[in-house]
Amino acid sequence: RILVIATRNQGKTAEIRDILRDFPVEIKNLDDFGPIPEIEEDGETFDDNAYKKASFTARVLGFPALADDSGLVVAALDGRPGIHSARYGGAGITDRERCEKLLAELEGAANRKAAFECVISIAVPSGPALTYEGRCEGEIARSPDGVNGFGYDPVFYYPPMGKTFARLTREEKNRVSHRGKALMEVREEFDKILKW
Ligand code: ITT
Repeated sequence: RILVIATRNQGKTAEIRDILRDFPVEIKNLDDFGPIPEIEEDGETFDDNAYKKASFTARVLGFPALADDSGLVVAALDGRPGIHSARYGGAGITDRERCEKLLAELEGAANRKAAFECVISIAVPSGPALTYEGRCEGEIARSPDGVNGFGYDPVFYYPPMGKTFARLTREEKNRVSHRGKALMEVREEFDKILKW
């Protein structure tokens, strides 16, 4: 059985593969297929976008698809960048530059609270979808630290471990992250999902 992860983000793919690796499915992502139309992420919530990505991919490719829509919600920025996290600061800049932009916007801010949020949607070609959610609270660091992970990991400080996410191993991050928590629920229901 094939499960397509509806993403081209290698960081996400690696984390999802790790968590689902002992299940009897062959995991692919969009890079394993030829060109397919761009998915429009024009929803207003993580839920909307996760569902759009999963259902579109399942329909176009004809396999069950799992999509992750996630982002960083920063209290002092009224929840930004939120659903726009992937393109915060413009489409053409690097993850490192995005982190720098965030630090600049938060310069002098006393409230550094932030949370990563993740919604996972799993859809089959005939239509219906299941939804799972995860959240992880932390703080925006004063400067980037660490090289692991992707995206905002170098500036996301996780107090229970006293480190940024970019200083955790993939296994450590998966145990506590927004994505890890959502996928733990997926794991619990995987038998049901496989029978779909
Ligand atoms: P796909 O839509 O193709 O899956 P994407 O990167 O565009 O890839 P999203 O629209 O869900 O995905 O945007 C999520 C962004 O939020 C991601 O690009 C990162 O900048 C950030 N993000 C999400 N989870 C993260 C994590 O675990 N660590 C660091 N940054 C994360």
